[in-house]
Amino acid sequence: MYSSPDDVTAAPSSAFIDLRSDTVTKPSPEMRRAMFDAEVGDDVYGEDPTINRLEKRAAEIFGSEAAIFVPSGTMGNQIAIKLHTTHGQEVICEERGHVFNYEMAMMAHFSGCLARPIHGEDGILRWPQIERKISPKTYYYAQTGLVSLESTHNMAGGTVYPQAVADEICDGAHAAGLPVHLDGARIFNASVTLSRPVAEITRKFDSVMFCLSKGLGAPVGSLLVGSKQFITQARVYRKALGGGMRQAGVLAAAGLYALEHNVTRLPEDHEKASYLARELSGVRGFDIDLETVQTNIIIIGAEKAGRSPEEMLAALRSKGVLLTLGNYMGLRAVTHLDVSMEQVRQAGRIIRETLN
Ligand code: TLP
Repeated sequence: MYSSPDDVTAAPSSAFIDLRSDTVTKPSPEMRRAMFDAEVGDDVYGEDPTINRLEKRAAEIFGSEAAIFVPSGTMGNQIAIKLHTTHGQEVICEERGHVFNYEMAMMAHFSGCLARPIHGEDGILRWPQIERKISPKTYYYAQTGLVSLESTHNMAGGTVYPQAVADEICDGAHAAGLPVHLDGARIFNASVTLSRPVAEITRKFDSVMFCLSKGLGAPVGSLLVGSKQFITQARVYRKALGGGMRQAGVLAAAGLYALEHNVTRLPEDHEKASYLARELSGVRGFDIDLETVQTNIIIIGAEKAGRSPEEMLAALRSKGVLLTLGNYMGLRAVTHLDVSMEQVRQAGRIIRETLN
């Protein structure tokens, strides 16, 4: 039996300043303590009290009827797409969207749907663009089944849907008989930028997926939030995809801890990203739209940098700084709770010196 938090081993600090993603964070000693203390049961029987608590808490926070804990954001999004569509339909999304580019073509593989990607300025779609892409009700057109939005928009630089824009899309889609799903992997970051609670900014969406394992610092897990009926059906597909977990209360405890302790600190990550973006604008050949740096993600256009992104990543790695690939010919830097402002300053200096 553990008796003191000192017994809980923190992961060794990395030799790198790791700005590849906010997914790289490691659970803090306090989070590990909560995991250690978690009450567990078999969740496939619905008997894990900590999972049940997390699902209830998520539904409360989102002002929604129900929620389901899933192992990953990808699974949450793909279950939502499956439930909102039927085979042979189209899903309208932004062309840099995660559901389209980074989920292994699962909307085709699993749901039998074709993406109808649209370019949005800064990753943000507007209702008139979407309206134009809804298939006419003619028998030889694949019918539109769903609109899927992403906020914050990862590959557009962590941009946030303005409330009025999201509301107009939801109202328009609903009037056209279409559901709207939100890939809200980083919806708490969006909520900080909009200074509004997540329940308010997501109230018109039919389903929302959010991640515990990004800026909130938990090791695993996402939640899919929606109506009671929708979530009941989601349980079937979670099991079918191999996402039925057993004594996963140890993971849910980390999630509950993250929701309680790691939301209010997100503005710090935004400040770090804003500082770093300004620093990196001074790097030769870097193209950063400071307007898009609204949260914790910086997308760097590097077409004119004179070296390939891979070469630049390798050069930075050799100096102890990790970034990752952004869009085509670009890089991405993401701030999070495991990099301090001092490390961000240091990374800024190293990146400038190495690449200038
Ligand atoms: N994003 C990861 C990579 O997959 C790109 C990252 O490092 O940012 N929606 C959005 C908007 C995401 O950014 C991600 C992960 C997901 C969904 C999927 O979540 P996981 O990785 O839990 O399946």
